[in-house]
Amino acid sequence: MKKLSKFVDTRIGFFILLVVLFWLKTLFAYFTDFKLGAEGIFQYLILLINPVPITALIYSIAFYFKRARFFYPVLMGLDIANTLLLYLNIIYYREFTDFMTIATMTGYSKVNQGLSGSSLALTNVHDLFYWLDIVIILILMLMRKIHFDPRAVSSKLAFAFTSMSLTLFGINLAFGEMSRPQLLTRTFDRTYIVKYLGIDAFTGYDAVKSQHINNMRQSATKSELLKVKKFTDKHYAAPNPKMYGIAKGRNVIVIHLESFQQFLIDKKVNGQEVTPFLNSLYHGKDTYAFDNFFHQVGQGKTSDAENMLETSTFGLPQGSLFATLGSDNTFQGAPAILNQRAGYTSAVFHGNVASFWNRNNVYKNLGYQYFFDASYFDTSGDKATGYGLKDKLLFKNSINYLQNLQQPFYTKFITVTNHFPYSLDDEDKDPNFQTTNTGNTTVDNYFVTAHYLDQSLAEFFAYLQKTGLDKNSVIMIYGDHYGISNSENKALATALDRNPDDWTDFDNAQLQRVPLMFVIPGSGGRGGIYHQYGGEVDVLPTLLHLLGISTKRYIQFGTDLFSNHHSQVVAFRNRDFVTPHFSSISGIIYNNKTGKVAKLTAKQKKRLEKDQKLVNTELSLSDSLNEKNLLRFYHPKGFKKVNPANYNYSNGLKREKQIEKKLGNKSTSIFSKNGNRSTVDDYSTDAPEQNHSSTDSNRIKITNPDANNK
Ligand code: GP9
Ligand code: MN
Repeated sequence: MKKLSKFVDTRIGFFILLVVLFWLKTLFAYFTDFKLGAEGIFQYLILLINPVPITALIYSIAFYFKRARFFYPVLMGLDIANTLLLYLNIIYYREFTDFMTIATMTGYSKVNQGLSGSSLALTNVHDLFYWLDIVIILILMLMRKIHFDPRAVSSKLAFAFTSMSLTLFGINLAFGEMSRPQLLTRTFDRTYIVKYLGIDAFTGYDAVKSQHINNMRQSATKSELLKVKKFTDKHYAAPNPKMYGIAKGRNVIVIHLESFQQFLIDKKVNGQEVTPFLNSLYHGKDTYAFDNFFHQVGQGKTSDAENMLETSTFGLPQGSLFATLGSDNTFQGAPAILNQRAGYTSAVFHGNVASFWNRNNVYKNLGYQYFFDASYFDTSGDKATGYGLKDKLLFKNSINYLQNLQQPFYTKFITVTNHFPYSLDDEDKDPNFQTTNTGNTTVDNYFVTAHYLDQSLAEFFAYLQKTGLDKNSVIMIYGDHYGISNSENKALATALDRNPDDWTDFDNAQLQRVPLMFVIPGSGGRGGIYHQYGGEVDVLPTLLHLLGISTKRYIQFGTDLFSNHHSQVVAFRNRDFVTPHFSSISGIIYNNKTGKVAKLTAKQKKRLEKDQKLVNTELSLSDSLNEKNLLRFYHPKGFKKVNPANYNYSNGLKREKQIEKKLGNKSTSIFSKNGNRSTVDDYSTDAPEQNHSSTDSNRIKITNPDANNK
């Protein structure tokens, strides 16, 4: 004891004491207040060590203060500030299941996400633990039980501490990158950065990033907006009168098929269809489907797809637009347009945690009125896989919330089960479905989860038909991006009856096709499979035109797929592109018919150069629009800027019911229209987990996405 107190009486001893205490407090927070979802020894190891280097680095600043009357206050000040940061994050996390960004702290972001009075009610008895050490140390100092050491630490030693902490931090970062490649460039969930690098590093990283964004945004001017507008005005394609308004006034039900590629459609393995239900829709007389429709996502994967579909602007060249800019970006997207132009109520149903891809903030800026995330569903036991609630349960358990929404509604269901690594519990596997035997488990499992997703859709559609909801809805179905990455396409080749040795970059590009279908039941049986080339940015104008809503006034990079003036040059995020005749991949032009490098005529060459220029222009203008937040300067007719402070995603059902009550017999919800009777019993599912009253811990791991899922 004596030895210890002697040690603490030295400056280095006191420094080490504070570092160790802060380390313990952080670990306590990691394991009680936060859910960081560490998995496996390696991740736990990183979690255990990550508070040390950065804390030591920060606290080592005190060593540069030679006089005791500066050293001690500076060190204690740093410790108190650091504890405060940790503690504010804890309280914030209890309310938002997320970490505080610089924007939320400084209130720069208009998102009403700062700590409110109610957050202070979120304090907990064990919170004392976070402050107790500081109180005790201060008392001991006052009682002169801890003595100030007059001997300053030499500058050399101080520097040694700083550089050693920095080196350790570098090792920490390298471990993080090993476990989660592109940790800092992709930034899909703040939780990941905290898990690997700790809160201080996350805050520092966020500060640098937001500074960069702020600079860019502050210097932006209206003339830059005009440049973008000039382009989109010229690029605009007028609607096809034959299609315009054919779904006017209908509900919109968007179904996001996770990682679902077009090759699954009509695909048979071992003589059985992988997705018999989707195939029947695809060929249905009321379905308008596309077979040359490509995803255009970058590193933001799902969130990039969502951004393109909701706003008709591209994702960013790096990282996810949702995660990096989404918290305070100005959007003029589908939920707000539909609400303001045609009185639509909007909602998202998704069985993962709300913070993933920063959805909890972005959806408010998009104007989504409801967000039914994992917290609205029972995800315990075997009801969820890695990314959340299993699809059959998502659809089934959403009805309880869907039926109280006012119609017309714009709703989006984001599925998750068909996500890498495509693992599915045996109880969910169809015993009659025999998958491939390629020797590559990703490929073999992919067909199994796609088959499961197909079954879940069949169940959902049965409900739509039973309740008659299908007749006044347009159901838009799309695949967000590839499921099998390029590195595994050779293994897939055999399943596609292709020779893996002949597989080329051209083939990889062709596999980026994903489904897009508009199912409009009872619309006259004029559906069909359309062959025009298009991509995810084209969806919003197409959908709006089907609903009879003009788009000329908006800044949108895509064009209506049904329009006679639709542009068929499909840009990928890396500036590659495909057209109906050629594919430009890494600067090499392939002939789509032969799959071989094209021999071009001078005219074709010129045409393709023009196409490339178009691709470059639209991508860079879209980037400038979003990075500089230029839409804040743009006020299209009848569009009221979305104020995120007006949105709050708690108590969704209660809010729906209040509106129903207020509207009385004017209420248009499914529930009201059904004579105030629930339609939940109209839904039937064969999901085995339904009635499992499992007490297992939550299986959503918000972690460990794939290593190959680049
Ligand atoms: C998670 C889900 C998956 O909520 O949307 O996102 P992804 O990994 O496909 O980008
Ligand atoms: Mn996805």
